[in-house]
Amino acid sequence: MRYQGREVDIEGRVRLVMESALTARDRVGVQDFVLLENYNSEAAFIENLRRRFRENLIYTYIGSVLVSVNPYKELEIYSKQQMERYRGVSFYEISPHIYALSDNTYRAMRTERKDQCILISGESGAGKTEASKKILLYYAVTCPTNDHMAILGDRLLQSNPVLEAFGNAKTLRNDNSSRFGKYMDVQFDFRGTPVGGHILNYLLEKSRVVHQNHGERNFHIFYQLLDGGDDDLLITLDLERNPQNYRYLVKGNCPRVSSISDKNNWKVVMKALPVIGFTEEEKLLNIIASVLHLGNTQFGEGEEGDTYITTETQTSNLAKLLGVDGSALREALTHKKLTAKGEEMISPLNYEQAVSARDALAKAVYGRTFTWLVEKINQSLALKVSKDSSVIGLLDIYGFEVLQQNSFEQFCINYCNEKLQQLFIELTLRSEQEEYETEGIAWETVQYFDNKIICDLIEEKHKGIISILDEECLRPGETCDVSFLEKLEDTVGSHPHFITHKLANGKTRRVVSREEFRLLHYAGEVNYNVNGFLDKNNDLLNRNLKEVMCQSDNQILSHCFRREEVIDQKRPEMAATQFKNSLMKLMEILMSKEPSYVRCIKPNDAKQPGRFDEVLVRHQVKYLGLMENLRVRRAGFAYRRRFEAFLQRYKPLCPETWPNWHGRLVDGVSTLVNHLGYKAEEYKLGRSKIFIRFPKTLFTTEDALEYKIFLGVNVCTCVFRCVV
Ligand code: AOV
Ligand code: MG
Repeated sequence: MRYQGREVDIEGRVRLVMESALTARDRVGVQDFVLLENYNSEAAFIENLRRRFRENLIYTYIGSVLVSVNPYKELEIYSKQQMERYRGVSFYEISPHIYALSDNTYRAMRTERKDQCILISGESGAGKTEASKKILLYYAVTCPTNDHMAILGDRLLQSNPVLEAFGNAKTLRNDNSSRFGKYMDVQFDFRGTPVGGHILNYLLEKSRVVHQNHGERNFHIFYQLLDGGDDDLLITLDLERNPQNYRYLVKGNCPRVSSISDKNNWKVVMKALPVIGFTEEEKLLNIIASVLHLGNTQFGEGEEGDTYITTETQTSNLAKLLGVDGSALREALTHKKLTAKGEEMISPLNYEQAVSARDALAKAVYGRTFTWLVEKINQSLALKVSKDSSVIGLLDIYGFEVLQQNSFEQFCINYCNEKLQQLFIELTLRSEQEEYETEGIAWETVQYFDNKIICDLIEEKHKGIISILDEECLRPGETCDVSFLEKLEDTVGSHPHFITHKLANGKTRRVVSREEFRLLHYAGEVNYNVNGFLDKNNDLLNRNLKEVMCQSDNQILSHCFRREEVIDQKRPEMAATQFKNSLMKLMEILMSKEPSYVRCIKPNDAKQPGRFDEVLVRHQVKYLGLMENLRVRRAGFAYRRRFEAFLQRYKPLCPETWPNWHGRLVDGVSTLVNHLGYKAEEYKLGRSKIFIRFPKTLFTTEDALEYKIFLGVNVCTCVFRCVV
């Protein structure tokens, strides 16, 4: 008889089949970490990831969690044929894939009629946004649709390039880094057809509009316009093609990015805008151009400490683009309106104040236009009011970030990641425990690091860092970033996750400078420089600038700057508190849905294919809590499967269950495992699932199945438990 081209006798064949199964496992690792022999070993975990990465197998499960390693190259695994392979197929039957997770979530939504959400996490550049795009594409291509709904599918997909153009930028970590958080609901009707959608956006990193670190860029849209806009358009907007001519674009000294074609992306965005029902293109372009002109607005200092604009012609064009009165704009950029004892007074700004008023205006114009854009997309996706619909939510938020200099933005981003980690811990533990209870199997406690303590340090009322920051912003008198730091030291100085340069014995710590505080996050230690914290949290725009803007005849801007805001003297919530509250709401949304998880890992910092930096990966495995996740999942049992799925797969191995079992499912499984010689300590039968304690038991059964298939299922049974 021949096996893989070799002439062998029956014993030899048994050995070869088993050897080939074993070598394959050796080479490509296990596709579910719960099947690792040594599940407590971090080294074994990483080795398994490495083997699979080497074979371009970037996806691996931990039970129902999908771990994904960024390949940094295009893999041929996302075609329509691949989508078809995963459609309607049980989660574990074929190799792990983002499509398997998407399909499983979709089916769970349909069969259980429960809203779902997919939480994608991982550090900056780990592949979250790419994963979310693949999920969306999977639904757009595979879900049933009709002509009307095809338009919606298009809108869902086309909203991406637009939002990325305005909300993403090149950073040192990622050439296409999301600088805002995004939660998107896709709504399906009772037939499973996508019928609507809604996006929630979180805290855009507005400071990037006016400043970029070395090697980084401003938001993509500016470069796209300059590179892709035709000559006539640039003349109308009074723009030159070279980004180096714009002060808001030169700070990072990085006008071009080799992996990005601004020209092509411009075309993509311009094509996408009408698809998402956009008709105000001209007004939007005026706004983008006006931000660049604002950046080039320069000031001179008068003899009395007052300020005047030195770039007059530019300011006239700027006023035209903003649709506002030129002299009112000039005055508002150089003066401040104050109300004292009921009387209005105008006082000149000094040079620094004028520069920061200008920058505040640029940030406000850009930030509010971004929010308006999201509203516009939401109008075009329009959620349907229907009792019979369900949603799948997709969360793609900026990843945990540690830069050389970390500021207010990193503080918010990392806080957000803490919250997500907390949710992950709560939900995975809870669901695991619940499953054991439903199945009537005893739960074994697992030790894990609960990051609630860090979340509390940041967000607790009155005592948390955000509250202290707010108080410092509101406190009358001379407050500054340093006084905020002092207040932090007084209030949370003894917290185990908070450190400043001061040591308890009065000496100084070297690793933290006098302007910094360090937080010991679940994902690692981060030093935050307090410079700019108060200003960014205040996020104030002078009242007279608001007055000018709300009179704009550009309807986007008059929508963004409302008259009521000028009349209403009540102070709006500070930036960090607003962010905190929106995160609380997000957590509620997520808690009300059935979650699935994608945990993304970045294999190297060089953004290169084929490089697996073990130290970097180990760090992420640690802070993503993957080992703990695995331990929870393995608490007692390596593997579980519903009775019908288990029976369906392994029934050829037992003459009594093959070809069909007609009795109760639990009896069928019992007959099957008895026949296979499972010992009592190897497994447990729950109410609807079989739980198998050791991976080896499952491997033996899998190998037996493979051999059986090789022999042909009609061949009589043989001894299965002899090999491995
Ligand atoms: P992120 O969303 O996790 O970072 P991205 O999804 O933007 O990271 O991925 C970064 C880059 O890695 C992409 O631009 C691709 O070049 C590459 N990449 C990621 N996933 C894949 C994949 N499955 N196949 C091929 N290339 C991939 V951030 O937004 O910065 O947190 O805040
Ligand atoms: Mg992203």
